[in-house]
Amino acid sequence: MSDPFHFDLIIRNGTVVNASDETQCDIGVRNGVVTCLGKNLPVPEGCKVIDAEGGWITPGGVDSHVHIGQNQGNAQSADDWTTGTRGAIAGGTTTVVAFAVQVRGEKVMPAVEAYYDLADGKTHCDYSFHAIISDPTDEVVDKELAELVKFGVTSVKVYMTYADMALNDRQMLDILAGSRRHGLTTMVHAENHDIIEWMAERLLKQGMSEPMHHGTSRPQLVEDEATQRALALAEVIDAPMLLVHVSAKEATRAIRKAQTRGLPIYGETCPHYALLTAEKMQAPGFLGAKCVCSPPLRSDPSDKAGIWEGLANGTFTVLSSDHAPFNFFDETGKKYGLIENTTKNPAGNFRAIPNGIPGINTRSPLLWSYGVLEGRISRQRFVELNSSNAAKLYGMYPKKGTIQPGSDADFVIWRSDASRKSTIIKQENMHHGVDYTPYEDMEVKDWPRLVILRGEVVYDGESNQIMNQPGGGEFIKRRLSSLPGPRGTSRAWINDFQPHKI
Ligand code: DUC
Ligand code: ZN
Ligand code: ZN
Repeated sequence: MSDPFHFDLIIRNGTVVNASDETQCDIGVRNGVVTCLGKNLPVPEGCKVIDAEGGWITPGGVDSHVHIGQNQGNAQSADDWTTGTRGAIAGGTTTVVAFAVQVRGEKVMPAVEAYYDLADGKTHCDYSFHAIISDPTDEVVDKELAELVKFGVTSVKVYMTYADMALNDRQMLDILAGSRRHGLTTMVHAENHDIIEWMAERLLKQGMSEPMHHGTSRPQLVEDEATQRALALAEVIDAPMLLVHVSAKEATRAIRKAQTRGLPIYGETCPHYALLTAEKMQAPGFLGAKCVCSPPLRSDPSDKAGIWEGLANGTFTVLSSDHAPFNFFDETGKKYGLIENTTKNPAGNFRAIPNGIPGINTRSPLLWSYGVLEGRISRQRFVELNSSNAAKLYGMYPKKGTIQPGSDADFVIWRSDASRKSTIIKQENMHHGVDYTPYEDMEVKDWPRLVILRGEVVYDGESNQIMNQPGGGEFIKRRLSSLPGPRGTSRAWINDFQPHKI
């Protein structure tokens, strides 16, 4: 029998924080996997020992919504798989789930394989994909969803806006029904496409073309209406659904209401909706383009409060970065708002600005600092939002998202309350490839001291050094969600229609 104490790594002198509880104990690791939690573990010859110095040890972060190597029209992603995942580990994220886009008229699986080829052998952390479905043909719904599951891609994202991707309600029902049948989770970008288009055209005609009017064209009710509609569509099918990047309080409350009714509805928000406001888009000249994202940042302080309420009370299942990196200072990214400027306004044309803001490098430290260290959420809730719920929802638990025997040895070591060090966020210290951070000059009360991926130190926060090479990350073949799915056959349906029979 193999020796259960044959560790090659022991982490000592820390408190292990899981979603359920926290314990002062050592962590024994062998071959990149946790094999034992216990006090005073024996140190075999040749075993490496890391002193956590009394700090908190949380599971490696799982950022389940990032855009890497994904261009938007002519605009080019400023992160490839090496720079994007370098940013991830430098912020305590050891697993990312990015997107592979089905172009209309094309098949899904070849798109996933093409994105896989971009990432394979180039990443600093572990990774997987969601498939974006822009053309839900019968072939896609009946066959390709099953192929995705076989490949280990067990979630799809659909859009209710963006001309080249938006699905109508009937197509949404098709995808929800197919996903239910094959066991996938459907992620939904909920904004009302026609209201946005109608308003944007009129704003431009009136000369209101500056970056801030991106926000004017997408008021909250655009998100509220689409969220309510998506919830209704999911209820018809009794299908699990995650509303992505929720930006404001009304949509948060609609999700809460559906959850209270027992529907398998999940919610995601992002640090920018919890911490930034629409003022960022009002920066002089074209500077506001840095913070053009969809849904837009909101101006009413009660929205930020509503987002924090949802983070604390369990409405939000995950906090993701929605990292969508487009350079500001060269011609490849945000400047398309100036290049494709049909309005002749020196502050550009908001419609031509690629949507998205960077966040992969800062997500966990912001949540740890503004959430835990400022007393808004518990450490357990941090672990749920930062790691474990994403791992469960996307079929990676307990390999990822927890520190227990059998799980991957992915850890973030934070400093103890007595020794923590505040940091001012500066672009020059970021490891992502994009040329700015929307959090420039914001203070965080701590930063990961050490980040460990499958037993290997991959980031040293004291020196801000990346310690592994591209190719250190592995593709994760995901299983189905382990969070509650369709409610089964015993419930009362909306009428005689029984979705499990389709
Ligand atoms: N919104 C999206 O839906 N995707 C990328 C970035 C953004 O702002
Ligand atoms: Zn989206
Ligand atoms: Zn996104």
